[in-house]
Amino acid sequence: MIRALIFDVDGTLAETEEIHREAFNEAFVACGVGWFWDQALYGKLLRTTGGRERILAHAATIGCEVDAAAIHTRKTNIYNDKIRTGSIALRPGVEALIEHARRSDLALAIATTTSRANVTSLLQATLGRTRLGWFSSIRTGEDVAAKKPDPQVYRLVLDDLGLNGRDCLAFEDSENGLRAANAAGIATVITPSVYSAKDDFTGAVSILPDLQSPDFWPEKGLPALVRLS
Ligand code: XBP
Ligand code: MG
Repeated sequence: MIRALIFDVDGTLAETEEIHREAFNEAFVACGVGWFWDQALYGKLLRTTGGRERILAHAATIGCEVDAAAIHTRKTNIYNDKIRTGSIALRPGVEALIEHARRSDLALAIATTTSRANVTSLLQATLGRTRLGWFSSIRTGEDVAAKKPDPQVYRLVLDDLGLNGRDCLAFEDSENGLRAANAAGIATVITPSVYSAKDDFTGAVSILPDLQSPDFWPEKGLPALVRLS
């Protein structure tokens, strides 16, 4: 019996990676780093989860030393400004599923690699402050020593909820996210995002274009998935 829905953030709740990429590039300019990450390069760099780790991985690849923490702090500020002042939307079906979960007494939680500030501003900009309070557990990359595909962030959420993995359903867009959720024993629905379409989703209970898919729509699909898992 599923008692909680756990959502990844970037790529799953919203298509945010292009905003992250723009924020990285603006931070590189602001910090005097002569880098530019185009979409093709960023697609490869996303294999490394966590923005600071991504900067360090790129620096190691090109043999260059940078203050990754300072650049990442700048990038987080730029990203948050963009989310607060822009017009970011949730992916199709996400808001309706969250409303459905609330009506059905399913707990709601977040398990993400990004930072708490980024999650808060995204949820406030899309769902609003009141519905932000519907999430009983929000765990981020700042809470863990090892980011996805390590399952730590999911295990923290399970501890917060007082539930086992088999009581929950996770929603992810990427292979790294799927590996993390599965390693914590959580059945996972995949909605691939613009950057993760070619990932390996072996082990997912379902792969759907979005949560508005007829196969998933709560009245029909959620009970079927709950029985499945
Ligand atoms: C996706 C990520 C993040 C973002 C950038 O996280 O890997 O690193 O690309 O965010 P999610 P930060 O688990 O939500 O899909 O720069 O804050 O790390
Ligand atoms: Mg993601």
